[in-house]
Amino acid sequence: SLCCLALNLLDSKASQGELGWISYPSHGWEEISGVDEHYTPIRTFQVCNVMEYSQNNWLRTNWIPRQSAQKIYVELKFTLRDCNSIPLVLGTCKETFNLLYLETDDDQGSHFREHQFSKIDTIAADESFTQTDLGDRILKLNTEVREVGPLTKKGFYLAFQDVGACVALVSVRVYFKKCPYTVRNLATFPDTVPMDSHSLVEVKGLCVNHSKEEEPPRMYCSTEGEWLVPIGKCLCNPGYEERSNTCQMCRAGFYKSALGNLECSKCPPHSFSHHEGSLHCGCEKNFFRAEGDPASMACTRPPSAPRNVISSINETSVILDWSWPEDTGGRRDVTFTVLCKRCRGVTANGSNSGTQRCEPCRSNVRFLPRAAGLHNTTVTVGDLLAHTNYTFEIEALNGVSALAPKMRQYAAVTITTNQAAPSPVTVIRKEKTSRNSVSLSWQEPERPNGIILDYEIKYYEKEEQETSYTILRARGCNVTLNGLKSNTAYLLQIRARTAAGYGASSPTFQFETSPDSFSISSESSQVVLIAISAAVAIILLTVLLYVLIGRFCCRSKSKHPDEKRLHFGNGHLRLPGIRTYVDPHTYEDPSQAVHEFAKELDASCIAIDKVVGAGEFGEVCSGRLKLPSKKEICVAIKTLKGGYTDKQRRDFLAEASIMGQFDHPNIIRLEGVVTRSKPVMIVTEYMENGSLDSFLRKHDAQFTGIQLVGMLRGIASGMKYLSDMGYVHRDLAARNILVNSNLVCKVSDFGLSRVLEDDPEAAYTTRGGKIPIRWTAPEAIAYRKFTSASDAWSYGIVLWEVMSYGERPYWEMSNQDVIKAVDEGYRLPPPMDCPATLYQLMLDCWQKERNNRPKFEQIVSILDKLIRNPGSLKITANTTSRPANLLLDRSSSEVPSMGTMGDWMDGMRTLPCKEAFSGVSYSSCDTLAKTSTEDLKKVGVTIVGPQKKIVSSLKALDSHTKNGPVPV
Ligand code: ACK
Repeated sequence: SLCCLALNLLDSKASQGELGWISYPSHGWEEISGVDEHYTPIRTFQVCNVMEYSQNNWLRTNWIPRQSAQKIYVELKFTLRDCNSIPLVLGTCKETFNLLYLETDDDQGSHFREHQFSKIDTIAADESFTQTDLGDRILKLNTEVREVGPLTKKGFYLAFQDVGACVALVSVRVYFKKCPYTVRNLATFPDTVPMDSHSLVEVKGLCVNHSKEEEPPRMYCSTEGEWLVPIGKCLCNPGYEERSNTCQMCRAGFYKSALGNLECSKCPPHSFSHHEGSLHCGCEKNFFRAEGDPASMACTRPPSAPRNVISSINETSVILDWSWPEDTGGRRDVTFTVLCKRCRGVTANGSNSGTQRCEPCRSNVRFLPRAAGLHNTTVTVGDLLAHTNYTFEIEALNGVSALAPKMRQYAAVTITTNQAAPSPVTVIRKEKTSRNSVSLSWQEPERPNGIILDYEIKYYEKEEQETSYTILRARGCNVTLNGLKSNTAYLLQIRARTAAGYGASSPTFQFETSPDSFSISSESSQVVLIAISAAVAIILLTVLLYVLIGRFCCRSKSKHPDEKRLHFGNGHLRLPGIRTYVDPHTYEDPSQAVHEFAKELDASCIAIDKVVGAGEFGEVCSGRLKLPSKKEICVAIKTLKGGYTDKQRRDFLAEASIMGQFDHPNIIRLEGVVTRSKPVMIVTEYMENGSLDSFLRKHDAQFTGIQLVGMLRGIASGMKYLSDMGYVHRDLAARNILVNSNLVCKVSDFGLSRVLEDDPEAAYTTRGGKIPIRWTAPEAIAYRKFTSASDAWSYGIVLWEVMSYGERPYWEMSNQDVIKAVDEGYRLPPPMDCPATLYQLMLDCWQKERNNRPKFEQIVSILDKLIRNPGSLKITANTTSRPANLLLDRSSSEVPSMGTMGDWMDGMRTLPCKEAFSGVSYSSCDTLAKTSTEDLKKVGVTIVGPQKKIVSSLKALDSHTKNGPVPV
C-alpha cells in the first residue's frame, strides 16, 4: 500500500559520540556506552536509584527542529526491571517513567525548567524479563511509540522523568510521516506532509513529460502518510506510449497517432516508420493513404483496370459489362467511371488503320445509372449517334486514384452503333382550319436515322390538360383532324417512328378551330375553291401525261437497248439467243434506264420490318412486299439515305438498272424500285443467311464437301450467266455473294464505278483506280484489264474463301506484299482438308496468262462432275504426294495429283529463300522448314491462324525433305 515515509528527527542509535543530553540532577540519568543485541556499540541512558526515596531524575534531549512535521512519533526502546526482581528494595521501587515535551522556537541551551514540560505519557514495560532456554531470565527490550501533536513552534525538547525505576534507554527515535513522492496515472505527486488533524491533504499531480492532462490528476495524503483516492489522469502524447510510469517514444516500425495510454502499434501493411516517436507510418513507394484513411489502415494503391469488358449494342445504345479489377488496390471504395469517346480512323473491318482521332462524346450521351461513381460493373450508354464508332474507357477508381494519376489504368472497348430513332419533328404548319377539323402538315425530322414508318399524332383539348387525348397515325407528312369542337383550342404533338422505334415528341403545337358563325360561309367558299382547283389540276395533268408519253415512245424507238451496251468481255463468245447487258450509264437520263429495267413499286406495298445491315448509300432492311393479287413475299430493301447528291442517286439506282436486266436463279432478283416517293429504295428478294463470308465464318467446318461444292456451283453458274451476258462483275468476292435459307448462293452487288467505291476492300492502285487487290487478277490491277477472265481469277479466290470457311485471303499480308508475291508467282496454299481437285481448280483460276484460266462454263462442268462423283472429294490437297513445280509453270495441264501444302512453299523454294522472306535470311530451305512462329512474326505474319498453317506446312515440307530428294 501507500505507506508512509518515516523521517527521523532524532535517532540516538545513529550517534556514535556523546549525545550531550542534559541530566538533572546530575547523579540521575547516566550516559553509558554499550552494545546492542548485535554487539554494535550504542549510547544508552540508565538510571536505577531504586533504593532511595523521592527520586525525580530528568533527562532532556537536545533541541529538535520540527521541520515540516505537524505530528511527530517518538519510539522508545528500553529495558525496565521489575521491582520483584530486585532483592531488598524498600518499597520505593517504580516500574514506570514519564515522557514529556516542550515546544520552543529556539534552542535554549542548558536552560531547563521542569514545570515548562508537558507530559506525553507514562511509559511502562510490557514485559521485563524473558526466560531463556537454559532457564536464565534475561532483560527484555521493550519498544513503545507515542504520538505528539500538533506542533506549532520551530522545535521542541523531549524529556524523560524517572521517579525511582531501574531503566535503561537503549534508543530514542523521533520521526514524522510523509506521503512520499509518487507517480500515479502518469502524474507525479511530490512528498507531502500530512496534516495533524484528521483531515486529508489534497495534492494536485503534474503530468509526466510527453503527456497531457486528460482530467486534472489529484490525490489525498492521509495523516498516516498514505496516498488515498487517486482522481484524474494524464495521457501520453501521440508518438509516445506508457512504459513504467513514463511516456516513452514509439520504437521504429511503430506509431501512435493519438493522445492516449494505448501502446504504439506496428505500422500497417505497406507502410513504415524509420524514426522513433512516429505519429504515423509513411507509405511505401506507389502506395497511398487517402484523406480520411485512419493511420491504422494499410496503405493502398489505385486498382488495376477492369477486366473482360463486354459490349452489347442495341441500336444506338450499348450495355457495357465488365469484371472487377484483379487488384482492388487493397480498398473497398472501388467505383467505376466510363469515359465516352468518338473515334475516327478505324477501318471497316475493325482493325486500326494507325492513327485514331478521338474526341469526347457529346454531352447529350446518356449514361444509366451514371457515367461516374458506378458501384456495379455495368452501365448502359444511350443516345449515341447511329453508325458511329465509339471508344469507351472504363476505369476502376478508389480513394487513392487521385493521388496516383500515373498509375491509373483503364480498359477500353470500341464499338460501332447501329441505328437510331428519328429526331423530333420540329416544324408543324396549320394548312386549313374549319369549325370541326384542321389540316396540318409538317417537315420530316432533320435526322430520320432510317425510314420513317409512320407518324403518331397525339392531340387533346387545351382545357382538358391531357386527361383525355386522341392518337392518330399518318404515313405521310400531313393529316386532317376531324370531329373537333368548334372554337376550341387544342394542343398537339407529333413523333416519328422508324424500325428503330419512336423518336422524341415534337414541341407542343397549339391550334384553334373556327367559331360557329364564321364557319358556314367559309366552308362553302372552300368547297367551291377546292372544286375549281381540282378541275384545273386534272386538265393540266392530262396534258402533261400526254406530252410525256409521246416523248418517251419516240425516245425508246430511236435508242434500242442493244446500241447502248458497253462491256462485251474481250473475246467472249456470246451464245446466240442470250440477251446482252446494257450499261445504264449510256443512257442520257439514267433514271430512264431504271424505269426501263426495274418496276416502280408503290411504297404502300412495302412494309419494313428491321434493319439488317448498312450499305454504302443507306441502310439495308428486311421487310415484306405485297403486290396486288400476289402473295406477300419477304424482301430486302436497300435505301438511299437523305441528303444525297444527284450523282449518288444515279449510282444508287444504277445497281437496280443492272440487276433488273438479269434473270437467273444464282443472281439476286430485283423486285422493283421506289423512286417516286422518299426514301428511294431498291427492293430485292430476301436472302435469309446474309452474305457468304460471314455465313461461313459463323458455321466454320460445319458443311459437307458436297454442300460446299453445291454452293460453289451456284456461284459459278451465276457467273456463267453474267459472262454470257457480257457483264464483268469486277468485285466478285464471298462478301458479295448472298445465301438464302436453302443454301442457294446468289451473286449480288452490281454497279459500275460505285462497285469499287463501295467495297471496303477496294484500295487505290498507283494508277488511281480503287481495286479489291486480294480478289483481283494481276492484269486488272496493273492496267485495269477487267474481263470475265479476271472474274474467273476472283472466282478462284472465292473458291479459296469458301473452302477455308471465310478465311481472309493472304491473311494480314499488306496489299503491296500481295501484289508482289502474286506477281512473283506465289499462290495461296490449299485450305485445310481441301479436296485436291478444288485446289487444282483454284490454281487454274490463278493462271497468270488469263486465256489459260477456265471459262465459267468449264468451271460449272468441273463442279458438276465432282457432285456426281463425290468420292473424288476425298483426296485432299494436304495429303497427296507433292508434284513438281506446280505454281510457277503449269504448262503441263495434266497434273495427276494435287499439290501439298508444301507447294505454297515450293513456289518459294524455286527462289532464293532470302527473297521470299525478306528480312530473315535462310541459307537453305531446310532451315526454312525449321522456321518458328517467332521468325514468321518478323516477316509480318502475325495472326495465329496463318502462322499455324504456315508452320504446319513448313513441317510437312520438312518431312518431305527427309523422306527423299526433292525434285526441283
Ligand atoms: O451479311 P449480311 O447480314 O447480309 O449483311 C449485309 C448487309 O445487308 C449489308 O449489305 C445484307 N443484305 C444485303 N442484301 C440482302 C438481301 N437481299 N437479303 C438479305 N440480306 C441482305 C448483307
